[in-house]
Amino acid sequence: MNKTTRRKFIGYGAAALSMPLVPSCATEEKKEAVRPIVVSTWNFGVAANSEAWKILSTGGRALDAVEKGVQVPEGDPTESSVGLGGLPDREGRVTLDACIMDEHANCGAVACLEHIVHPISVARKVMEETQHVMLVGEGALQFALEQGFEKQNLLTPESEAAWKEWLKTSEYKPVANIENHDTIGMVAMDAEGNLSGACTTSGMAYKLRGRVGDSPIIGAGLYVDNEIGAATSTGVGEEVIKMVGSHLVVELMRQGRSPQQACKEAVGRIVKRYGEKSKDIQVGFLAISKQGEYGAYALQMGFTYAVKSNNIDNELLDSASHYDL
Ligand code: SD4
Repeated sequence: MNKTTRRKFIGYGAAALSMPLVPSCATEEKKEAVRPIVVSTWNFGVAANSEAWKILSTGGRALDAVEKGVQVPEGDPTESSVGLGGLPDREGRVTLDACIMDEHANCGAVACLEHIVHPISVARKVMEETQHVMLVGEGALQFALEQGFEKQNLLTPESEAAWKEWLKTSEYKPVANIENHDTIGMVAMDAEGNLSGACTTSGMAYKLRGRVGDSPIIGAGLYVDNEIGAATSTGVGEEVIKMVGSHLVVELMRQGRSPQQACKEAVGRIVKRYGEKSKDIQVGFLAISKQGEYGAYALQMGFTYAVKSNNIDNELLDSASHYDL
């Protein structure tokens, strides 16, 4: 697919989501923003960007903006792919993955964390309060509780009902964009020109107990290099881990690619590896450069991302994609 479409939002409610698409210019148009800028994955990126913008527009730090931004879908029980209300693993447990990275390459992550609504904030505590990068499972929960986070049940009646329905067939077969299982990845540049990113998810629905995807893995689900740019990913995490996807996107930008070219080239590696079989996989990348350019690319169509900057209203864009069906 070589068409990029643009959805412009005045408000961010359900009505806005049903607004007609406004076709934009050519695919490879230069997408440049005046900083500060924040971009994030999927439709819920619009509300997340709004929250991040409160910090960015008042001179705040990109790190604070991305943490607060991604907390929006984390805390929303109606989002079944992030935080509270996330679809569980096949044993009915909601297990969360998240990571955060700042302009100094400081980073923190949690994986397979249960019972905590805001794993991104636990990841930040790992970054700031420990000498480690990643805590997992019981250890991550223990750390979170010691840090004052509250334990709560994350399995909503809706997600429990969906899981019980799934148990009838117990078939693990994620369908691109239809499994309703999307991660929020957010990368931002603040008024000072510093970059940060955050990525948080409940992972693939009905995964094996203990499965961890790309989202909490620095270099896979998220990467920030304050000299070059920042990238994040969504989709089938196993494929992103195999290519260290977000790091690859940043390194391609270092070699001179625009954010969209870099994302496209990373997606191209999956196509090269799997050929026709890549039709069954969804992976999307989203990136910004130090110059304020932004761009995305996905294997399948249907990947959306939101952009807000000093010169761009909060917009939801359809990513360009390799396949157009
Ligand atoms: C994972 N990348 O756990 C996440 C899931 C996701 O769209 O982003 N789905 O593999």
